[in-house]
Amino acid sequence: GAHWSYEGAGGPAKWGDLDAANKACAVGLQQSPIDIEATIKSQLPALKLRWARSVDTIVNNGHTIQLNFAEGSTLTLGDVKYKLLQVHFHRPSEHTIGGKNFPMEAHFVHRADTGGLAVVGVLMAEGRPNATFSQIVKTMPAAEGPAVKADAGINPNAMLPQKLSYFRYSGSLTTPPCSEVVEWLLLTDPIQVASADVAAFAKLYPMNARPVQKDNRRYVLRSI
Ligand code: BO1
Ligand code: ZN
Repeated sequence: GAHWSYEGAGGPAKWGDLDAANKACAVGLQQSPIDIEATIKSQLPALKLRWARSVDTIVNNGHTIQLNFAEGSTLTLGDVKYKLLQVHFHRPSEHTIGGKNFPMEAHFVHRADTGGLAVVGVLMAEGRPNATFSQIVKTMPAAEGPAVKADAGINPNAMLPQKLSYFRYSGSLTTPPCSEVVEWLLLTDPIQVASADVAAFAKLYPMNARPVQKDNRRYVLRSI
């Protein structure tokens, strides 16, 4: 059978048929991404991010560029502690705000001991260069292949906006198997990256975003 992709025979409309394990992609009622429109202002816990100042490895996995973290980076949300596993990129953004997408979106994937995931999404707008993203683009493997040691200067903390306000909703992995195990924490403020860096990423991955999914009356909370 075809492998999953972003267009053609293995595209998003077919993901649910490609493998029995991907059922949720077709029939799930809490799928991601979604368009963020009406939100509910709520007293949400602060995002306590304790991330290392460097990453371990970088890989072009055929779907995106991904950076893997060594043990020790965490997110604490209320009384739940998650470990930071990896960050990767989508172009254009997967989440949309009022129907509009951003040039790119970064996903910082965390996992709790219970198996639940918390993904911190960072919207990326074109503007002033971001030194970390520039370094990633400069050193990313051009072809699909194994993970290699990442440049020591790649500091993930520098890919965060000043304010950690966020939208929160319950959703899924945005790629097969589309498992509905993700607490989505999408930062309200975008970061800026150089348009030349977006263009360099787009040479490898011009389009690797799943279309927005039905919200099926899910609530999106917005931190106060
Ligand atoms: S995303 O952030 O919704 N685009 C996303 C999509 C797929 C995964 C993670 C995040 N895949 C999962 C794998 C797990 C793995 C985990 C962390 O990524 O299904 O096996 O442990 O790398
Ligand atoms: Zn992602």
